[in-house]
Amino acid sequence: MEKTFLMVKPDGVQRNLIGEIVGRFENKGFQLVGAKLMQIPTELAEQHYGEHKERPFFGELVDFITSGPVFAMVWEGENVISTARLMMGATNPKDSAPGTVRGDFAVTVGKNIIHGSDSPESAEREIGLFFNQEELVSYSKSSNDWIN
Ligand code: DAT
Ligand code: MG
Repeated sequence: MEKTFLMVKPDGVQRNLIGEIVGRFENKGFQLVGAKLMQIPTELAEQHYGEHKERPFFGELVDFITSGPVFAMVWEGENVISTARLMMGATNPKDSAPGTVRGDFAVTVGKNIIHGSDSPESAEREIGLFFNQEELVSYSKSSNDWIN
């Protein structure tokens, strides 16, 4: 089954949105297979956002993502990578549709509440950066029969 890496950023944690965000993905029908509250070390933040190293906002991005605890998660489900991106909304909240996480809770691109992998390759890379294999749980729920 497809897996993706999602993370409630420091602004989402401070604004008490962990439960709201977890609830949206649970209600959708996806399954949580790993989660932890953590403080991201600078080196991990730089690796995670490596593709943006040359961008002018890279320093601010690393400072922001390490500014407080984040809630890192792995979710599983059919097409979970692309569907989670839709549920997050556009990167810049000024363009995020209402009903999406960013559209409902964020105003500015620098504080946009949630991260989600953008492709199967990034999902695999990001899950590997944040989680050990033993931290991911494989289990089945009877409700899955009513979803898939
Ligand atoms: P996403 O988080 O939607 O995958 P991204 O990978 O292009 O977006 O950028 C990573 C994060 O960097 C994004 O969530 C917020 C920040 N960011 C992106 N573009 C920015 C910009 N023009 N100015 C400031 N921060 C930006
Ligand atoms: Mg991205």
